[in-house]
Amino acid sequence: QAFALPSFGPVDPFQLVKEEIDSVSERLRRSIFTGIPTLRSAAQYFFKVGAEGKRFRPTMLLLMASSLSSVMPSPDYLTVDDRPPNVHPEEERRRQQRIAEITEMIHVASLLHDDVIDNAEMRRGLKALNSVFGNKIAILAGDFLLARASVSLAALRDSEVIQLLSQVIEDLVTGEILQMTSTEEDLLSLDHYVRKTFHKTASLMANSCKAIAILGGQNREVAQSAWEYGRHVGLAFQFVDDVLDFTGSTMQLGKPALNDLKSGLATAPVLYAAEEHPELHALILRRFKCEGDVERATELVF
Ligand code: GRG
Repeated sequence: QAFALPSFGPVDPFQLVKEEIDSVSERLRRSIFTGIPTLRSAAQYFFKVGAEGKRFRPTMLLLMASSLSSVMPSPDYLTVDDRPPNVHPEEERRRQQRIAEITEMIHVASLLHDDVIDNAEMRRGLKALNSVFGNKIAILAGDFLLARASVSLAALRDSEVIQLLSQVIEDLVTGEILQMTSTEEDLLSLDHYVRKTFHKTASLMANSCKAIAILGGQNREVAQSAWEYGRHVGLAFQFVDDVLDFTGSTMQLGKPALNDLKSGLATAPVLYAAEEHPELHALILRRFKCEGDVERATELVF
């Protein structure tokens, strides 16, 4: 890895499914193969060993699959009451691995497009794809990943799961538009922030968690709880990401620290500080936007 993974003490959830994640990564590399050389190099740029990022979403999804599976006994409230009778556990797990792969493909596609929009120079500790291949190839590589994700999704032949993951793509676009078109008033609003964050970050986690539960044969209630779980993890993930923008290093983040602050985004620490002290918000914005005084802005937030 180009940058450090967080430490979880004696039980590291990433290690619990490490082998399976390695095979997901290997399948991902193969499933985006194309005979068109430029497209192949671009599409595979962030799937190469060492450029894979944290693989947070596939890890979370496979851990959820394990917790719901019949292999690992579940508490009574998770017992399966409408599992299709003829689905073999190994086949069930294989289909859940496909969801982990599709989710990562959609995620990487959104990173590629996001970096074009933001004119980013770094991602995952490497040069951003757009700064190596140019914007046009970066956009097309993202489109290609979405196309391959759609083919894998269709192969699962489950219309509800297809709908869930397709909704994510719409939500990602909506989140980006909400961010781009934020007014000064929106930038002051925690509600607007949570709405945008649901679309940009949490929808992918919520809908893919629900897909894992559905493909694990779980009932409606459990599938809906899985959705809620993913939504909360997604919101929490973004809050931590926002704090790391202030406190993390380039090594940890894979991109320069204070990136969000400098690009004028209202992030969770800024909004919570402003909630306590409304007079601070405008001050913080002015400090880093107009005066570029990042250190003073950071001091005000914390
Ligand atoms: C092409 C599907 C598609 C969408 C276009 C550009 C756009 C609309 C949406 C942007 C969505 C986006 C980039 C949200 C940020 C999500 C986020 C917190 C990313 C960082 O995730 P990590 O830290 O990254 O898990 P790694 O590199 O570890 O995978």
